[in-house]
Amino acid sequence: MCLSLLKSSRGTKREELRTLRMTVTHQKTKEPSVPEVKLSSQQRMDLYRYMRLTREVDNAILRTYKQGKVVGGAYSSYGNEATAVGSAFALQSHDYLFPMHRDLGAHLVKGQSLEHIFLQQLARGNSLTRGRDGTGHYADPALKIYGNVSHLAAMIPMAVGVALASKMRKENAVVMNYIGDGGCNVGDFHEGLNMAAVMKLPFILLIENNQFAYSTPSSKQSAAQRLSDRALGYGIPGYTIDGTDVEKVHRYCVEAVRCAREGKGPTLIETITMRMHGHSASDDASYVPKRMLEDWKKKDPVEKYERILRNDGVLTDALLQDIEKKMTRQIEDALAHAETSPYARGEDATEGVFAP
Ligand SMILES: Cc1ncc(C[n+]2csc(CCOP(=O)(O)OP(=O)(O)O)c2C)c(N)n1
Repeated sequence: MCLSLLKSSRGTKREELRTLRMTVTHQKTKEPSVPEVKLSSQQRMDLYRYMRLTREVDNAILRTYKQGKVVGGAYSSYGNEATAVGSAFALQSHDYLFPMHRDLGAHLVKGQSLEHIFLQQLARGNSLTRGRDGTGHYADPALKIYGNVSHLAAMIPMAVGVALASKMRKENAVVMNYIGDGGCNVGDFHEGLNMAAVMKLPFILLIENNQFAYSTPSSKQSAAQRLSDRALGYGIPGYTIDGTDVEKVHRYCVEAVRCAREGKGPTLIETITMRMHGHSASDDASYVPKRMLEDWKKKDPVEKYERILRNDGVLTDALLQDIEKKMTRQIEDALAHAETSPYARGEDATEGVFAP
């Protein structure tokens, strides 16, 4: 028994090392460069505000979950903020967003209100899904936000279908879709991306590689060093970039959006980051090596960008205090509104199930 324990602990150590090594390789690989994007101080502050708001809303959701008020699970965006915000920031209002469960930041950039976010988390009758579907699964057609389809990767062919419809309608719109390192190993990924590539659809797929799919490390999901290398098999551009660097994510997405709008077809972008919390609030993530979390903590996307903006003189103590005060008030108001809203009524369960 001792021997088998020893063996399994050795196996775990090897796995940890492999995961750490792969992360380092990802970070060091030089990507083909894309044109610089000149961001104004205002735009940089907007990026920061969205990331910070994501973090604060995330904290509020986790607090509310611990108070037993969230109906269902709570899925944190800790570590994924720069990917979600930097990418959605490259979109226009007529573009389509198909986010996954770590993309609260993309919802916010696309214009989602805090009221709707908390109503959904608390499963109230006046939420976007009227108390139906999971906490993080809500669409808002008015903002062109669709999804989130729970069955991982099933959303990709759907989003590709929307890209096809949009192209046929000559909307000049782009579809931005997200998937995790785990979710991208499902067959739908291949079918969707292949069709988008062959038909040169205005489609962008971001793989948010945050090192774990629930408790499975990236190294046990794919033997490839870079998930973006798959792009070669579809004949489309593919990039692997630092997913903690919001301006870099934005720059590569601006290029992908440009290609999509010009009719050049899809782009695959893998962003490397770390899921800093458990899969959901009920998961203590004890399977994640402590050292990994300590290393990634130094690259926290929100704190990192705050340091950069302070260094550049864009963010000051006074501005930061103002932002924090406004956000706290906004979140408290939206949460209070949700908490005092009625739950969905059982007798309404069959209403609004089908589109008119
Ligand atoms: C086909 C399918 N299998 C399992 C699940 C349950 N599930 C939801 S999210 C998730 C982990 C996804 O990992 P990843 O794609 O890497 O995204 P992450 O949560 O790490 O951001 C699992 C197993 C699901 N929703 N769909």
